[in-house]
Amino acid sequence: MKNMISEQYQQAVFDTDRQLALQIVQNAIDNGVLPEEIVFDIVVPSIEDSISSVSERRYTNLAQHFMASQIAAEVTEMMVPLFRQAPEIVGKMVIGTSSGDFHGLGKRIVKGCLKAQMIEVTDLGLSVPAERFVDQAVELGAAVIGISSMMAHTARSENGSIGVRRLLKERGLEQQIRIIVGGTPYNHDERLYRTVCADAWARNGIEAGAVIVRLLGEIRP
Ligand code: B12
Repeated sequence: MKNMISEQYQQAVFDTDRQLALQIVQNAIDNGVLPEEIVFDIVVPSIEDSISSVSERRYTNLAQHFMASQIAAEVTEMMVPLFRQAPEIVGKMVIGTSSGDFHGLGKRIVKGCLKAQMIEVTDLGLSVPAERFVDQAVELGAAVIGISSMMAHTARSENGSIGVRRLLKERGLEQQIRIIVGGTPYNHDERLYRTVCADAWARNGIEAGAVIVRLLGEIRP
């Protein structure tokens, strides 16, 4: 039965039919499927499938990608309180766009994907100065800072990842906090993340989940 539900859910998400996707989830719950199964066996694989190059349902446009991640985040938020045991949060992070950058769509998509992977994400919003990234990460106990930049000059800015690195150094926080970056300029130059002193980058939200789990593992004692 789960395979059939998964199939129906994926098709609804692919068609960006939010109402139908939510209805399928509700019917599944009514038929005894566990909330944990909805998230880990249906929602997460569906996101993974959507970016797989061999998938028949690979998303082809931005609106579809955006809607799918919003549906995934919404379903996850509905299911988590119903889990029998509180799910283990993999780790905490903050995310925002770099100073001067008001392109927020990529960040929102990433955030939706990470929530479905049990990474607790606090969204600091748009055009976040380096100092605020660091202050907020410390205040919230976040071990990863995620910086989204859609423009070349905001990716390379002294008030972006480079500034965050400088502050982490100055405050002796480099062992406790990692930096991950992403956005169009990184997709075009796979070495750029090193130039801007980040620890890692990822091409999309799903890849980001795996990379962030690795970064969290590095800083555990
Ligand atoms: C939509 C858009 C806008 C919208 C933004 C609306 C909004 N609310 O976000 C508006 C119209 C406001 C806008 C304004 C501008 N824009 Co604009 N915009 C775009 C456009 C068309 C799409 C960007 C986008 O949203 N992509 C969608 C996301 C989903 O893209 P994505 O890369 O697939 O996202 C994934 C990854 O990047 C990754 N990712 C993203 N963030 C992160 C973060 C982390 C931590 C990780 C791990 C991964 C990750 O995961 C995402 C999801 O899978 C691009 C063109 C393009 N093709 O990129 C230009 C573009 C980015 N804009 C550009 C420019 C120049 C501007 C303006 C300066 C234009 C002007 N003269 O006013 C202003 C600047 C505003 C500002 N200060 O920020 C240029 C930048 C050029 C450059 N090389 O720097 C681009 C590339 C267009 C171009 N070819 O010239 N823009």
